[in-house]
Amino acid sequence: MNIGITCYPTYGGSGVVASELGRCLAQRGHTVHFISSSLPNRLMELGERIFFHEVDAMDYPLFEYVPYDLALATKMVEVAQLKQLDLLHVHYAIPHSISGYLAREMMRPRHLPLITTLHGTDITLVGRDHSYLPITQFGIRQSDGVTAISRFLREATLKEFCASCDIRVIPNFIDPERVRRFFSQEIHQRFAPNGEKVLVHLSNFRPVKRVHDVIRVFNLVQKEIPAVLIMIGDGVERSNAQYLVRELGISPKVFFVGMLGMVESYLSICDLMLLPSQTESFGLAALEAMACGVPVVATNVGGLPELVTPETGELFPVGDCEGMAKGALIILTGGKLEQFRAACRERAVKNYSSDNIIPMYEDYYREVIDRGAR
Ligand code: GMT
Repeated sequence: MNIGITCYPTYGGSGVVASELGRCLAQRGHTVHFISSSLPNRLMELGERIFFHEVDAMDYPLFEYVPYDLALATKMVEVAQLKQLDLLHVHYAIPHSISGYLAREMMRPRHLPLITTLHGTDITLVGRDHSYLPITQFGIRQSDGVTAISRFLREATLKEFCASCDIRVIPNFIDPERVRRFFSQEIHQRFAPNGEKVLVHLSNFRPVKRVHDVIRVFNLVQKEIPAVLIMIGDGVERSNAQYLVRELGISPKVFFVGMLGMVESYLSICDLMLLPSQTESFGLAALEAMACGVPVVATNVGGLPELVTPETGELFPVGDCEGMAKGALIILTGGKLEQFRAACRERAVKNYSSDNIIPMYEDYYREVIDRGAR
């Protein structure tokens, strides 16, 4: 198949999933055309059968905001015609499903099937805002196929956006060959020279991730056992988090390493992931940690209960920092860390391997293409 993929190229789960999907599809013989404002972060290199088409959105003094959505729709049509795309697969409803819809309409009478994958905040946060709700609803209804990354997200979408919509659940995934534990003594030594337990948080540091809670939980943990915390990622909450770290006097134990292209080498030296999100439709960061044999302490929200089981970690109410700290200490010092590690890897590979999930996308693509125009 010739597949067009659009996603946010910045640091965020939807861009990671879209990039990995494109990479895996190309490995399986499909040709993938990324259409985006810049090369997605995690794509790094293009490789065989993967192409990138940059959206140029011209600015003009009259515009208060550059109409990127329109430039994107235009580029989608250009690529679809030039490369004979079989379908467009857009990630994150806002505004990509609308640009995809415009592209499809511009292509008529040829039908260019449009699939939208919902990732989370496009439904649970941004899409619910009255300024975007009707257009998000429209984008979902107009798509030829819609997928959601967890059962939770499917239910939330049916409840609040479109009760009669047909939404397929296709969960986040990892390539088990690439996302696996390869312990580097050198990296471990850099952060935990005295054998401290290594806790980790990985996110885009947006308010929804409750980065403050990560610091508070870690502060309680480090009072009980020798421990360090690695903070991977970047975003608006980073400076507030760094301020709190200084206030608590734990700066020497907390490392902000910024955005990383390859997270596996860091996750592989860690003992526990903290993910105290306000809402989390799936929790790709937790899955990546699990694939590297790292158990998870998180909040019992959204799709996290579908991913994190009692064998692979523990879930707590949002804001329950004491509970999360206690849970973390039990996992780290209860003598079962190796058991947790093995269960994490096993669950990640058995349930969320790209070998199982990519065919679900392929089947869905064929189904939507065969269905034709509605
Ligand atoms: O808002 C974000 O956290 C970013 C967002 C994205 O679309 O980049 O992440 C969402 O998509 C990920 C990949 O499908 C999911 O694993 C995350 O759980 C989800 N984030 C939230 O629901 C908060």
